[in-house]
Parts: sequence; structure tokens; C-alpha cells
Amino acid sequence: HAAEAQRTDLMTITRHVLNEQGRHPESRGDFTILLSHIVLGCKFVASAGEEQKKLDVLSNEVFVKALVSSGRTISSVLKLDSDTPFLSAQCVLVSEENEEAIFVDAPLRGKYCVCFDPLDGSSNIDCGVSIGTIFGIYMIKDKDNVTLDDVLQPGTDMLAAGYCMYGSSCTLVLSTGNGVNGFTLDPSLGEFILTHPNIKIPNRGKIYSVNEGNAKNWDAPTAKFVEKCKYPQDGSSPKSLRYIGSMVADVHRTLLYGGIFLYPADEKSPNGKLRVLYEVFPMSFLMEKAGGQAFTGKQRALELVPKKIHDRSPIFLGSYDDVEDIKALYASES
Ligand code: AHM
Ligand code: MG
Repeated sequence: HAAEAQRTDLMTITRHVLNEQGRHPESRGDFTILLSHIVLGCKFVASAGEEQKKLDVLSNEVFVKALVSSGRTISSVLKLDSDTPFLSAQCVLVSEENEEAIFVDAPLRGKYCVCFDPLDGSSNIDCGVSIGTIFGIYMIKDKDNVTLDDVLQPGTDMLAAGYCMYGSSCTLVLSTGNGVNGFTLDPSLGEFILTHPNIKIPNRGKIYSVNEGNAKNWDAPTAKFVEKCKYPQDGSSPKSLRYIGSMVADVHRTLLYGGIFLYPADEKSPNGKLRVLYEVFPMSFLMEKAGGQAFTGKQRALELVPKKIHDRSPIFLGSYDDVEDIKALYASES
């Protein structure tokens, strides 16, 4: 009976977010509508694998349009009573695919900023390896004066973050600030259903994940860390190496199985490769909310304050104790 009850009591992503927002009744419909437009973009990408046009370009168009139009939906509510807290939709959009930030026209403006990578890992598209969408959501500071500073905020100010992985199944992982939950797309329902409630990353893992082809240019702490993964001196077993080269897939495995994902600085790219606003921050937010850590080699990743929307940063994220180890190596270096 219990199993039957569970099978018929479908916890969709919308229902889940509405429940979570229950504690903040003023933001209920608001955030949920914004998220449902992100979810629409994810469903589109999941179903558009056969398109002729470049999938990354197409994905970007779909997300921008879905997000801007969520503003239109809300603006009619806005006009009814501008004093209600239902000032929703997003104001500023930052996409990996757009050089400049997109400011949503004033009449459609709400209070959220969304930073996203519509299709990360796109070099993997043509061989069928998992790729994903990554997003982070902020609140604007002053509705009447929206500037780039609204997105150039430290990751600690993020309200919510998530990713959607297009793989053997389509999985959306989300945190709105308390805990991390995973939802799997049921294609026959067209709904994301809660399948991984309250994800916690193991405190230590058996896997490290890094592009070892860059080893000759690594700094000393990174080199020493990877050496220890292979030849541990404390009697523990060597770690396994897994590297897909698709951040969403590598981070997803790290979150579920534990371990550490590294995209360090190297001589050629002193800031690493990954982008702060829509790669490093959302993934760092999820890791911390799942009980792990995220470190840049200098500081807690979420405390970075980006200067430009496409800034990069080195990143080490994953199991709490594994990240402690790399922190110790950087500390002993300085
Ligand atoms: P992209 O935004 O151009 O797709 O690049 C980001 C991707 C990440 O998904 C992945 O972690 C990383 O690049 C892999 O880089 P590399 O091929 O240098 O190992
Ligand atoms: Mg990317």
C-alpha cells in the first residue's frame, strides 16, 4: 500500500518548489513561474537532439526566449497591483553564448537575474556523451536601477542554482537554498519527478576527475594532490580517475558518488577554464548545499566577486575531506 501510495503521489518539480516556497508565501508563484520557464528550456533541449541547427545556438535561443517571456507573464500581474510582492521574472540574463548581458525591457522586468550556460560541454554533442545546462539565480538589488552589478555579486548571494543533464536519462538537480534535490524527466508525463531527495555528497570519495593532459603546466599543489591520488602515502588505496570532459556529467557523478572534480589554474591559463557566473558558482552552491566544499586555490569559491560577466576561476569541488586535502596543500605552499 505504501509503495502504491508513493507511485501515485507524484512529486513534480513544480510541486516540490511550491512546497519549499511555502515558508516564504510572498515569493510563491514568483519563483515557481521563473523556474517553470527554465524547466521548459531543459525539456526542449532534451527533446531536440535531432535538430539540424547547432544545438548550442538553438538552446541559447530557447532559454533566452523562455526566460524573457516569463517576464511578460508576470508583468500583467504587475500592472494589476504593483505593490504586491508578485514582481517576478528576471531582469538580467547572462549566457555563455552572449558576449553582453541581456537586460530585459523595463515593462517586463521583475526581480531575478539568471546566469546560465545553455549547453555546457558542447564539444561532446556529436558523440552522444552527456551534456548539460547550468544556471544560477540572483535577486536584483534595486528594481529601479538595474545594472551589471546585480549579477557581479559573490556566489554567496545566489538564491538558487541547478543543472540539467542530458544523458541516458534527463536529470535536473536543484537547490533553492536548503538541500539539494534531483528530478528525473518522465518523458511520457513530460514532468520532472523527484527521484533523488536530499542529496548528500559522501565526506570522502574514491574518484578524482581532472584533465591530466594539462599536467605539465599545473602548479605545485595541484600536481602534488594528483600524485597523492595515485600514490597515497597514508596506506589508503589509490583513487580512480574518471573524466568525461563535460562539467555537468563530471560534477553529477562527483555529487552522487563522492570524490573531487578539479579544473585548476595552469601556466597557460592562470584562471583555469571554467566561468565563474554560470559554471563555478552554481556547481559550488550545489556542492556546499550537499555537504561538500568548493575552493579556488585561494579562497572559498562562493566568496569570489566577479569583475566581468565572463570571468574564469580555477575550481576544486567535491567531498568535504577531499577538498580539505587540496586546501592544505595550497596553505603549505604559501
Ligand atoms: P564549454 O563551455 O566550451 O563547453 O567548456 C566547458 C567544458 C566543461 O563542461 C568541462 O568541464 C571542461 O570544458 C572540459 O575542458 P577540457 O576539455 O579542457 O578538459
Ligand atoms: Mg560552458
